[in-house]
Amino acid sequence: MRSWSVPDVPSLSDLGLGVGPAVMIFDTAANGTTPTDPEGSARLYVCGITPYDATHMGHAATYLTFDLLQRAWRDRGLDVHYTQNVTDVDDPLLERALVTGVEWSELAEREIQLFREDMTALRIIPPANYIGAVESINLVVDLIDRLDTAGAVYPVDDDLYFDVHADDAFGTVSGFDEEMMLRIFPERGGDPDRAGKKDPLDCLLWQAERPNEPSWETRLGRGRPGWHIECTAIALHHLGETFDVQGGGSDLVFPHHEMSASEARVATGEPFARAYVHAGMVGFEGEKMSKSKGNLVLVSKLRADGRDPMAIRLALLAHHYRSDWEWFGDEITAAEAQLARWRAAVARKMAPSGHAVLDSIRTALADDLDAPAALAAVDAWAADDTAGDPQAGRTVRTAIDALLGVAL
Ligand code: 5CA
Ligand code: ZN
Repeated sequence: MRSWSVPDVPSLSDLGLGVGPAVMIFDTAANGTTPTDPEGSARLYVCGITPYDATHMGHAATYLTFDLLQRAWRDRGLDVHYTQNVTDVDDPLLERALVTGVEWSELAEREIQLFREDMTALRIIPPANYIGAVESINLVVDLIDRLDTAGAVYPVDDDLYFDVHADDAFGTVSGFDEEMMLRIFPERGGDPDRAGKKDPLDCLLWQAERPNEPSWETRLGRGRPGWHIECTAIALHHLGETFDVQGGGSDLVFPHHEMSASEARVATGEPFARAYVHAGMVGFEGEKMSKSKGNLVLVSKLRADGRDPMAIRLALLAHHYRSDWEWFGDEITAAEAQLARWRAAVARKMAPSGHAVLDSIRTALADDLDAPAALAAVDAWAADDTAGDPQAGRTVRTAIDALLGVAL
């Protein structure tokens, strides 16, 4: 599937500004911070959209998190291999298509295109491999075969399920106990009560054709993939075994990332990812953002209202990626004022040395992507009218561009 355009990311080391420190990141599975500093190249998988709705600030915050990680890795001198999926066939998309009377594939194409435009406007580095579920059906079928060979697949009616007991390490991504898993599973697409399952937590791998739903002819029969196996298959194929970071919002910790990791372990005998990184949930004035509550704050709407995408980006960066936070409309006004201050500050003929700011931004990002600390360092520099280095404005502008992705 077509990705979106790559923003220009200046190389600070090419400009003689050195390289960044090793990045520390919070790994949900370890319940602590761990270095993510591979040799030479880093491999990243981030769970992409289910394209039934336009990009809201929560989605944008999640993709911005992994954009920062990539910038920090690149500044470290690493090549980044980045894969993201699109869940372009799944129940929520089909349900929305039915309600709105739009063909499911048209709805998906329309929302994917809007997502590309939003990501481009926000200067989010795109995945080199942007891969849809529909175009990955053969990969999914191959992986289900491998799981079957490992004895981890069984039928319920004409559908196929993954036996979570085939994996001794099931539960180690979320660290949830069984009671917690059973409570969350049905809220996030699971079907614990389906008759014929061996364990209520076993997850759907392959869904046989249903009337009036899309399906594909395969050696498993006509049907379509389950959700978790889609990401397992795409990540293993495009990144290989034991890649560096599996990312997404914290709503994906369980069951999605738990199941994907289990499926991969059973199929390959190796860990799925080295670290599982999760962005907090963004709400709106006290509630979870959702279409049904009518409280979605859409990136495209803010853009259409004439908001500067760089101010949207700054407003998102003001929150640490791991915190749950709520969007209040006045944040964009504050971010616009901050952007104007920064633009004026980098345009100064003389300014305090830029090297200390660059160091502060690097240190902040390497410390579990602490964007608020990076913003505070730039704010302090912008407010400081002492001293005089004629190069400082240029150095800080380039550092902000390369590391925070904000073009001034
Ligand atoms: N297609 C699946 C992942 S394979 C999916 O969760 N799609 S999604 O469209 O619902 O979400 C896309 C990404 O945005 C996911 O990483 C999800 O964790 C994240 N996300 C969804 N809602 C929020 C929110 N309110 N705040 C922060 N991130 C969110
Ligand atoms: Zn996923």
